[in-house]
Amino acid sequence: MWYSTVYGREAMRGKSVKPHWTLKTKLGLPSVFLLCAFFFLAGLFASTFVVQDVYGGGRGRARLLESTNYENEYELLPNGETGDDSITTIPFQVLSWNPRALYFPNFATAEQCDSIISIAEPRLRPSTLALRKGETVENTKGIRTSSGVFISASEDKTGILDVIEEKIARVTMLPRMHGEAFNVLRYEVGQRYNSHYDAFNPAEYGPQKSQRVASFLLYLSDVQEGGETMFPFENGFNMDGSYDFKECTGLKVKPRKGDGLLFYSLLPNGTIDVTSIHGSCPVIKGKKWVATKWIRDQEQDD
Ligand SMILES: O=C(O)CCC(=O)C(=O)O
Repeated sequence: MWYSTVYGREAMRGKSVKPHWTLKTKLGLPSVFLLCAFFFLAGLFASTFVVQDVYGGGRGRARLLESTNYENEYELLPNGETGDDSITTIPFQVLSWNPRALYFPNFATAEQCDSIISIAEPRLRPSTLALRKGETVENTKGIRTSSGVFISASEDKTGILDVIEEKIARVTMLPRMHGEAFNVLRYEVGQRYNSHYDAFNPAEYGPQKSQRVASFLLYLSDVQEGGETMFPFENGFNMDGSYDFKECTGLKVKPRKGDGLLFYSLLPNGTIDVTSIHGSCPVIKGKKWVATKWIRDQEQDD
């Protein structure tokens, strides 16, 4: 098979000729078939690169949710008896140093969130408060108006809470045994949680057997409007004594389904971080679902 043009000689003689394409050899049926097959396979091969590129981001996202192993990219060190023989990458954003707050995009999948909601929903009860000296259920009405339920990882037969709990332990480096059961909360329109501390000040709550060190919130739903987790004293703001605990102000974190928020209630010296005060702004539109894990300085029984 050979292609050529026949205008070379005429052009050299100064004649103006139109290029005229011809085949030196006639193409037989098998040659045409082979040619088509070649172009088909070449196209198919090229398209796999395009498809890989298009889905690259999506696959990366899914892999990150599974704690990606990067042993080909980073040099591994020998691990200790209780360590890992692979490198885990879980992306996060530092939201604030006062309080120490981190945000974990895509910490859980949408399916994991839906499964947790379906376990919690039939068991919801009005949320309760730990009462300070002098407080009663009556005089604290309206402070926390969500519904909730405590669910331990061992109760969840799907194993999803187990996976989430393990992942929380890895990002906090606080052992799983120090975590309370998950408190799964639902906020409907108008429901809120006024600003409060997760740590218990013994001067207000009496002597404590253990203290809450950190809180991890896994947002199980998006919220159309409102429902942000707020830190009104972030970086020392609003701390002149005039702050109204209902007021939704300061650093506001908008819930996004599957994302996680971690903040520390204690400073490195073990005292309560005053800037860790936080609350839930009222939901304005939609519904808010969140699973909270409080992590303590002592092992927990549940
Ligand atoms: O729902 C939120 O965003 C905050 C929840 C909270 O403050 C808590 O459970 O202690």
